[in-house]
Amino acid sequence: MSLREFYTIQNPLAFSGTQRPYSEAEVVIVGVPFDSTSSFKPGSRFGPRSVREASNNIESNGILANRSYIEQVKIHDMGDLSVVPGDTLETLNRLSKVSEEIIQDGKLLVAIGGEHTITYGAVKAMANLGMKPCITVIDAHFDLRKDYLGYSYSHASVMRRIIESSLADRIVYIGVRAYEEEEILYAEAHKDRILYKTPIDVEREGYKNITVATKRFLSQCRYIYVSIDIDGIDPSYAPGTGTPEPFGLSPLTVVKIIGGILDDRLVGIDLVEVNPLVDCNDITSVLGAKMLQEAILLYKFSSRVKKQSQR
Ligand SMILES: [Mn+2]
Repeated sequence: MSLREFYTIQNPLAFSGTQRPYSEAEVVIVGVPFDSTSSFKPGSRFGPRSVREASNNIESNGILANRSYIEQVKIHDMGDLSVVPGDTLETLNRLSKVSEEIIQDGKLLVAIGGEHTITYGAVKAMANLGMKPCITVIDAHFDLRKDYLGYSYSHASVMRRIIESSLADRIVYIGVRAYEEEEILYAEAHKDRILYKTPIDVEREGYKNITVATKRFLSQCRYIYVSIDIDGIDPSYAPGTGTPEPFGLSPLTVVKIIGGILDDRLVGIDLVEVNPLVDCNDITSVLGAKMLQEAILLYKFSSRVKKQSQR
């Protein structure tokens, strides 16, 4: 290595600064800067950039996966999806194609949004590959509306589309607390496929029991996808988001639950709805970056998680 290479950072915005070639990588990051259906404050299109920057300016050690470090994981940050502002279906189609290749190559897919609609594209890739997943969602919202103001592929209806298109078998929501009656009725009518826990449930039952209930509900699933909507966490910890809702989860509770449910069935993770335009001192981006790092470290080092190649 020449001094020219040694004294320069080739890609200062690569996630966690640990860029490895795609062929070697066990984890692949893709940014999805799309926020065209945001119903309140737009700006999550700037999430990928902001989360990456934050990831480069925090310590790289794990919290639950303690004494492990993100640079021990072979990560390739492939940059951002070429999204089409205003064209949700084409954007989702592109994400689905890109995700298919990543998953097919046996790598953990990590998508950074962008709005929650992007989950549809990643999950569709799994369904297309015959790997229909079950999804654990951290979210303040169900996103189970039939449509939002007449539009079907809104971030407020993404989980309804996923279920109705039969892209996922089961969904567990943790942190839901903001809904329309229509959504609760839908969730209740589909109890065989939807389990939900509000922050009150989490407080009452404790994170360990929530973890046990989640694992039990997903015990028959072959593949798992985890979607972290940052607004599942209380806005006092995560103000930088487009549709904040009070009375949310604490970051530590979320990390402990994620740590409890991850196992060798994990195929993909996303982090969505981080909006740096309405953030405060980047605390939401920092939290999002740290949660992704923690999930990646748990995936790599947890004894319950075998290597992808053994799947
Ligand atoms: Mn949400």
